[in-house]
Amino acid sequence: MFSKILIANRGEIAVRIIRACKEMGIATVAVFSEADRDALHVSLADESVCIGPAQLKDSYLNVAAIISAAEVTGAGAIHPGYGLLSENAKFAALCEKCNIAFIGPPSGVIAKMGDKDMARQTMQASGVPVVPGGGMVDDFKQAEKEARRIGFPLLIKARSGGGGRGIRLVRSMEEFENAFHTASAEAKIAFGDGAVYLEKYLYPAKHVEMQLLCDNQGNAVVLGERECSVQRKHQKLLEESPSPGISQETRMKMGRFAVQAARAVGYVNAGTIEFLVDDSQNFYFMEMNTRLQVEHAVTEMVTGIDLVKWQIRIAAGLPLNFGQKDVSVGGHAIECRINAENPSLGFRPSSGKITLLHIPGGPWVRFDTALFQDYTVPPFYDSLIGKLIVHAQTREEAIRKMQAALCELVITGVDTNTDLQRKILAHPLFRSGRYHTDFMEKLEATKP
Ligand code: MV4
Repeated sequence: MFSKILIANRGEIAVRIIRACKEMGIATVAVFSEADRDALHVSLADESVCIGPAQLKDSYLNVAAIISAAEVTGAGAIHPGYGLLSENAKFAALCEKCNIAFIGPPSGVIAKMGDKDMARQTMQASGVPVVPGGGMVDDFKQAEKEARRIGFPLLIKARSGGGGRGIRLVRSMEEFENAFHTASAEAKIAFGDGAVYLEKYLYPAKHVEMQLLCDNQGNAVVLGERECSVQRKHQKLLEESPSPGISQETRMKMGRFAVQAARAVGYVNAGTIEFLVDDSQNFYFMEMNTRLQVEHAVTEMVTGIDLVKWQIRIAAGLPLNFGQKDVSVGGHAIECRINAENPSLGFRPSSGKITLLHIPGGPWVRFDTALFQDYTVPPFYDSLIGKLIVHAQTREEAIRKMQAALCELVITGVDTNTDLQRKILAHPLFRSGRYHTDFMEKLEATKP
């Protein structure tokens, strides 16, 4: 087992990882930007290293500074958290080269799944159903032909995109030429790769993802699914497990395909396979996320399995000490993402000093955050400031518990989306569990 781990992240996820290390008796190194000197992850870690100015590219994405921080402090492993460098195959490869364990899959697997078109092809070849669509389209003539074959509406997706970045919906051939060129140009700017592919737009459908844990001895388990259809501009807002929209049969089938997919690519560590599920319970592979996800806590609550601790054990070469038959998904968990933003001002990010903080409590209520009284939320980073997670025996009970917890939560000094979360929970379509990926558009159209 590692004796010291460097956490290459900030905010609530850095705190979450430090807690797991502490419980495992592993020393921790925090890295921080000049804007994060007073951040909670810095105070909680055993050691800390300033890695540069506030801007992400100068600090949390500064590969050289992070690797040298690990070398100077003698950290044997780096946990990248989510976002930032977590799916950067070059960074993972550099860790491997420097003899620092990257807590995540091998760099080759990250690269393979990071190419969303290659991921599709790999899955298709191993028998996993994929969204109807086509391969890479290099020029407009070829793209037009593909578009005619697939039909409208369709989505143009960036090869190097993922998580909804670089996606464009096209409803007709009239819109297509313009959309194709702008999508490609935007992808070139955003990812340094203008390559795009086409997919049939599946609607109505639900976004359901399967959580996997795979060790380096060929053992793989699936830890149930998460329903993630409540998204705004491809940013998830609320997640729940189990999904209220899939049958037990579908769940089992998707789980088996997820394990099959992971084995096909030689996957190791925690990973997630995203599927679209239609109203006839047909499901299709969308993409694989080769990292810990923001919403991992939902799975932890229904399975009782600590995903971060298992990520660390797997990276240290330990085998899973339980099998699929030992995994049971119990009760229902919901997560509400608390963002520092103002929904009535076009979701404008909000920063400033936290003047009052009251965190809800009670049984099976969890709040993952890096906030504390008098902390100043800096303006440079992601707007996620907390994750409120509840667990109960039934979905109805979990919804009521979440409503009570949201009522109790007090954060003053920055604007937050807590009222929006309460609107989601109160909406009849959400309550029915029969919502699709367009839920937020429908909610925003229902003016009170
Ligand atoms: C889709 C889709 C429908 N058809 N692809 C969004 C995140 C990224 N992982 C893929 N996403 C989607 N891909 C096909 N072929 C629907 C989504 C999607 C979505 C789309 C519009 C508005 C909200 C959404 C929420 C979840 C998934």
